[in-house]
Amino acid sequence: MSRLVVVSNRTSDPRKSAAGGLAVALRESLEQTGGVWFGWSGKLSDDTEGGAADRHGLEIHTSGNVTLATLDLTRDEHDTYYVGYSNGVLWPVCHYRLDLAKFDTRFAEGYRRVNRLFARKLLTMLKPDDILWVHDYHLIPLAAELRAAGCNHRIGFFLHIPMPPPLIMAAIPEHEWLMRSLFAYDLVGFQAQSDVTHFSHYVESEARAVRVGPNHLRAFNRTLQVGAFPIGIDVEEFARLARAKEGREMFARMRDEYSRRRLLLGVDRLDYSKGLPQRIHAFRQLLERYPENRDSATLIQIASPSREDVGAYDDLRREMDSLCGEINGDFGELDWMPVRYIHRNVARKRLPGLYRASRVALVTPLRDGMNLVAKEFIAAQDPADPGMLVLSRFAGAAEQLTEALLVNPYDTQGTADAIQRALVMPLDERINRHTALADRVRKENVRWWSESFLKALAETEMASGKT
Ligand code: ADQ
Repeated sequence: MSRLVVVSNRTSDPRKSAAGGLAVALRESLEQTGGVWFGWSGKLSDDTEGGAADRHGLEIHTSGNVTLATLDLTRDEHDTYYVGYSNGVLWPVCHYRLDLAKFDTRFAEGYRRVNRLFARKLLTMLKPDDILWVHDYHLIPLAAELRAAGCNHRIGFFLHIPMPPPLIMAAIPEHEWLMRSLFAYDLVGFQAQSDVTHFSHYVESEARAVRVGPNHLRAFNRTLQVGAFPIGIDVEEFARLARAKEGREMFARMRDEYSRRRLLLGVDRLDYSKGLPQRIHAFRQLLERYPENRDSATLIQIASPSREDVGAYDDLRREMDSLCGEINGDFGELDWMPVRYIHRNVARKRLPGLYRASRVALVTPLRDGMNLVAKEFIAAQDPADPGMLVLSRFAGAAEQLTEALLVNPYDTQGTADAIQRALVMPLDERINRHTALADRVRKENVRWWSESFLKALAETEMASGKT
């Protein structure tokens, strides 16, 4: 079996309990094949004079039979590649926020430089039969840099965020270079069918790509296989957390505290793609249009701090502070506050109990690659009395979770009506919808995702070779 080499902006030790979804998804394949996980260490090296090569030594750790290889970045590389281009250009554009993108050729240069650096360092570690899986928007040109240096391995790429429609992508000055770079991979995976469609339309209209098979596109003298591989969650880990002491205590505490009230829940990073201000407006509309919810419905909104070195996130923080303050000032009573807004991280082990105690989850991003909170909420419910999911049609998850109440988060009134419908939904309808949703979340879990992708990648090589 080929050794798996995973490359992503950040690595994490698959054996640690706080490792996160990607680590859990890849642990088995990494351990079975004695694999390597390569990425940025999260640390900055000294920017001062000296040979660049010296500042970029690889740090190697082993965890069981998995090798973790990381390198530091200089302050300038961090500011251009990570803050400037990845999070200041690609993130906003892929989430349709051209107004927030900061186009600057220095950022593009830094992004290319770091991808070249990753390629150069990674090459020194590769064995002839390795299979490479590259993750996310930070590393789009990595395969092109590897190929330029003579690498002939099978390389797959998975984009965790949305692929925008062609004319939005075309606003990036380097769009052609970025999209051409994707053709250096053997397989490119997206979260949803709509992403595959956007990518196909882009290469057909901008690069005269032709379809040479159901999932194959030919352009730039290369053939590329594309597909939708919706990421899932580790359902068993979630069940384990829910059964553990802290999970049970959290559930019992929330249930007691809100026994007289109905709990609505939002769990997000504080990010402008998540539709948080629109959600607060919709909740306000719920209290105005359906006054029976006053003194009764409480929204707990957890928004963990994120990317505080990017300006747009500061504005959002201020907007949320002010919207939550206003709604509490206008509707709050001595013994009831409509919104509990928490701008802090919440430990992962507390989430299942919190999800299970909630009547309704509000997952209403303006645009989202997938959104795993939606799937976690479903996995945590009591099947005999499940809570209801109100889900944005603009989250990748909406393609799979069709029995949720799907909403347009820009439509404040429509969203408020859907929240009300979720709050008063009869038990049998909740159970019917939940059974279908839970079944899909269980089947299409994170292992199913990584196995489908790796199987498709292995078959790509056998089917097409690389011409
Ligand atoms: P994110 O934008 O980070 O991820 P999401 O999928 O919702 O979005 O969350 C990832 C994980 O973070 C989940 O396990 C969730 O429980 C946790 N999380 C989120 N907010 C939290 C909070 N406030 N406190 C504690 N934990 C929190 C990107 C893409 C998504 C895609 C994922 C995976 O933007 O669209 O689903 O990658 O591919």
